[in-house]
Amino acid sequence: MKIGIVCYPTFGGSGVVATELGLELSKRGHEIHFITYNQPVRLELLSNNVHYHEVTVPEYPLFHYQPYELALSSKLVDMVKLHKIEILHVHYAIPHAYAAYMAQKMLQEDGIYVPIVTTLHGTDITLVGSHPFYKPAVTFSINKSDAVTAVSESLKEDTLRLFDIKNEINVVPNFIDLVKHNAHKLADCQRGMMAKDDEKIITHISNLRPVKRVQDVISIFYNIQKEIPAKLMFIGEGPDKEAVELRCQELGISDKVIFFGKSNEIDKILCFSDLFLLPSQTESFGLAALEAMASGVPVISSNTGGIPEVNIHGKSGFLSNVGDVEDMSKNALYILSDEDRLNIFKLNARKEAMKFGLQAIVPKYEAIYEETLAKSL
Ligand code: GMT
Repeated sequence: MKIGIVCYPTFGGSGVVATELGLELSKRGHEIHFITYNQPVRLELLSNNVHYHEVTVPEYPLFHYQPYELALSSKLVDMVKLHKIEILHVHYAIPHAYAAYMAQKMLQEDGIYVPIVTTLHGTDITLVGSHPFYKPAVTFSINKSDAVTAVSESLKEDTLRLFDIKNEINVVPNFIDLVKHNAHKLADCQRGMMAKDDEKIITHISNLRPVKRVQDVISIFYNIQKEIPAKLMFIGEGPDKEAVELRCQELGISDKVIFFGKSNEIDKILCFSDLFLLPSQTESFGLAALEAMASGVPVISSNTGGIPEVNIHGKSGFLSNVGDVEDMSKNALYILSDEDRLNIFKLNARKEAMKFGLQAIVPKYEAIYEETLAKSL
């Protein structure tokens, strides 16, 4: 199949999922065209069946806001015609599903029908999409998509609760490359570079936005390091970073916290981690938790959104109410304070992650493409 993938090219989970999906589909013989405003961060190698087409928005002084959706729609029309793209898979409803629908309508004028598969990722529904400013357009684009998927049962329920949806929503969970996330563990995991032998390594990865509750990460780590020697690896960039750095100074733990910034090599960092913290306010799935689990790292998380579908309480980690840092700290110490127990949780984390292996999940998308194409003929 010739598949056009529209996504955000940044470090956000939706862009990561879209990129990993495109790469895996290309290995399965499909021709993939990424269409977005920058080369996706996890898309390192282009090949004869992985292409990237940049959407550019020319600046014009009249525009207060540059019309990205318009440029994207036009680019989609051009690319579908030029490369004979058969199906468009758009990740994150805003504005991708809307722009794709406009492209579909324009192409119909030329007798071409390109079906659209829309994947809902989370904040496009829960935080941003349901805002009255966007809601009519988001509802419209979901209902006009030829197929709709959501990354968890929880996100499907949220979508049906928040919007007037006439379309069926298929749940296709996020997936993970289980081989990649074990490689460093087995081969060149350089734990000694990060911590002393007796120190436990705690990790957090996110875009440091308010929804991630990064101050809770610091509070939990503060409680952990009072009881056992520990280091915190903080990966990601975002608006709350400065406040986090300041709080570490105030608490006198700056020497125990390592800030990595954005990283494309999280599997290398996760290989030496003992525990992952994800105390988010809301999380449609929690891809970062799955990445940790695939590397054999247990997860202390909040019990919100789709996280309970990934992190299994008492097995791969523990879940607590949002904001309950005392419970999260207690659970973290329970796991970390006994080496045998820690090892059981590590094994269980990897075992739970195996339910989301890419070999099992990617064919679900292929089946949806085939069904959608067949219906549109
Ligand atoms: O908010 C983020 O962390 C990024 C966001 C995105 O738009 O990329 O992530 C969402 O999609 C991920 C991939 O499907 C999910 O794993 C995240 O849970 C989801 N984030 C939220 O729901 C807050």
